[in-house]
Amino acid sequence: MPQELDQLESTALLELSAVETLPHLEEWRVRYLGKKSALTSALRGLASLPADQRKAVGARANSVKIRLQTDYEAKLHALSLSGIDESIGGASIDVTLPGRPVPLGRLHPITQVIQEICSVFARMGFQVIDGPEVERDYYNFEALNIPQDHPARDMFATLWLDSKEDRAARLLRTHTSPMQIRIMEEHKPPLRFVVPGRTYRYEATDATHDWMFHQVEGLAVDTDITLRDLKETLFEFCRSVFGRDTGVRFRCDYFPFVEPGGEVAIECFQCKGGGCRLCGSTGWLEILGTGMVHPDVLARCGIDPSVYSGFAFGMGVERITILRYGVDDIRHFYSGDFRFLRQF
Ligand code: 2NL
Repeated sequence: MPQELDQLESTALLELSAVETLPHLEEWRVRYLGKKSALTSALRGLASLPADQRKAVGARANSVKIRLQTDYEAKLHALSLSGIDESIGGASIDVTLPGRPVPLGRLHPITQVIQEICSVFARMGFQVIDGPEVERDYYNFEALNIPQDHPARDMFATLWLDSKEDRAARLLRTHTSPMQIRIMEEHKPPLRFVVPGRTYRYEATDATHDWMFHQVEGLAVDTDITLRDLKETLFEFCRSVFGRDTGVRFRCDYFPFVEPGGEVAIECFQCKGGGCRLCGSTGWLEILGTGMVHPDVLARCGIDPSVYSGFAFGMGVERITILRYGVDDIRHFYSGDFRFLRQF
């Protein structure tokens, strides 16, 4: 019996030294240390041995078991470690590998331009505030001197949320002016505010029109505000954004909510006034609409037009971005095409 145990031990250890994988090692464990192994049945059979043999055989069987178990554990440890080495691709980590680039996010071009416009006005003392995109007929039209059936409503093709016959009808604001009305209702002069935000028009889209676009609208109301303040403020804005030596121009224009109304243009930075495709051969690029706030608009908001006056302006952010960067189609801005967006 002890010779059989010696034989068992040497066979088992020989086989163990040949084991190279974890599954093989498990097979080996079942065979030599498992419940049905020769060793386990030898230990179980001790009771039936004659008393004089029992002690010696028992001691030998135990020492074999301990030896096999110890060597098994050492092998298990060694194979597990080499498995990890293999899975990380070799014996060591290559510290010369370049790091993986972490892609950096960025602001949408329209957001960048809105921030730049607002910061120029903030430097001149304007507060920046936003307002609701769903508006009432009153704030979008009535309060701005555009009553129902007024032909000026045709200037603003509207996305209605309720029947437009209803005087309390809701709509998607066609400009950011309604927020200026809310400001004048709630605050008394002196007022200096700019309102950036989304605006909506019920229009077919093409390279220069989209049904959603952004405006930045401004308003200054105080005693003694004159057309001179309007011109100098907006000329300074144009020179801040487009360069100190940019030529600027004011011309009269019509908007129902201002009197007089006007338009500010800059000298075309592509052809310097000579005439090109960008400026439609005029040499000038229109940047914004403006005017002195109509006295009726002030009065409707509870501001006495015999004491106070004000100027207001509005500009299309997509238009300015298109001009500045030479973008060929307004629809690029909201196409979600990263090849376009990553250029900004
Ligand atoms: C344009 C023209 C303009 C205003 C917006 C305004 C607001 C109030 C009262 C008077 Cl509450 N005016 N805003 C005035 C003139 C022109 O925008 O073409 N924007 C893209």
